[in-house]
Amino acid sequence: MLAVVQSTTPTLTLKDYKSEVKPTWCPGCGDFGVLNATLRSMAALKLPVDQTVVVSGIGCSSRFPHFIRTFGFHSVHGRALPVAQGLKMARPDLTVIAVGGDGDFFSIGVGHLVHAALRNIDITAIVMDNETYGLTKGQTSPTSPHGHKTKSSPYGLLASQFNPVATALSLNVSFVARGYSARPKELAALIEQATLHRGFSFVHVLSPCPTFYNTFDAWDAAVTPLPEDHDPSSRLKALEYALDSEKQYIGLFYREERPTMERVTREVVEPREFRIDEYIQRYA
Ligand SMILES: Cc1ncc(C[n+]2csc(CCOP(=O)(O)OP(=O)(O)O)c2C)c(N)n1
Ligand code: SF4
Ligand SMILES: [Mg+2]
Repeated sequence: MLAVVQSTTPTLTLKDYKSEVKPTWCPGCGDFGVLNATLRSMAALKLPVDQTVVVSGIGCSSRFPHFIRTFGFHSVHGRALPVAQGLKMARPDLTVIAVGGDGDFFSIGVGHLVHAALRNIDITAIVMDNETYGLTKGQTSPTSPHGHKTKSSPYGLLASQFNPVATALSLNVSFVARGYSARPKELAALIEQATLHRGFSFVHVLSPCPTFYNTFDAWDAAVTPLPEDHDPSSRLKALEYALDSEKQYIGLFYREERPTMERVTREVVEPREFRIDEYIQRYA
């Protein structure tokens, strides 16, 4: 079933979703591939630009909304998910996409990931994971590997590595996928499915930072499509693939249809007119 409002205009192409702002990322940044894939998915779904909102936190990856011609909200570090969920609760007619980096989603914002999973509000999260804090010049993030040496960890990172896909699966996120920025066609197909999924969709994207931590060669070697016979209704099997320490599986790990909070709320709470002017008066 479609979870998005589709335009009746048949002529939208990738270019129609590009804003006039040119991306300010370093040459070769993985986020270019993610942007391309997202624009492709929007064009394939013919999303109306005036009924689509891209929300981000803070980081190189969080500059995303500036480069897309939909509505956008460049929020606060770690807060893309609360803003996106609030928006969808208030305006369930909109297509809402939350984007950001590994620091944004798994450091400062990780608590919001837990509650987004529990609420199952119909938004899509695209996390560009470069295993580093790109914007602040290469400090470790939760997805940096154990032993990783940086200016902030001169003796090597002493903490262990966060596993985003295994975490999303254990939180029972209703749609869990992984893509690779160097494979934008496959990634576009995943983002398209995630947008169509009715519920909280989590797309983990391997998106290297060649300036501070170049993982292109390592990921070229490790990225492996999930086996064709993988059954995305099996959370246990999905977890097994997510926990593989050698391979980085890409594809749809898990999908489950279950009620979304913005819908259930409207079934149990009688709708009434909200007067913003009266509300503001309370605090005058
Ligand atoms: C409340 C707050 N704490 C810290 C920062 C500094 N800061 C800005 S971006 C960032 C991390 C960026 O890393 P990530 O989210 O992985 O995005 P990337 O730049 O790698 O795409 C940090 C720590 C901030 N802007 N606000
Ligand atoms: S610092 Fe890294 S993540 Fe940021 S734009 Fe440059 S390559 Fe991309
Ligand atoms: Mg990062």
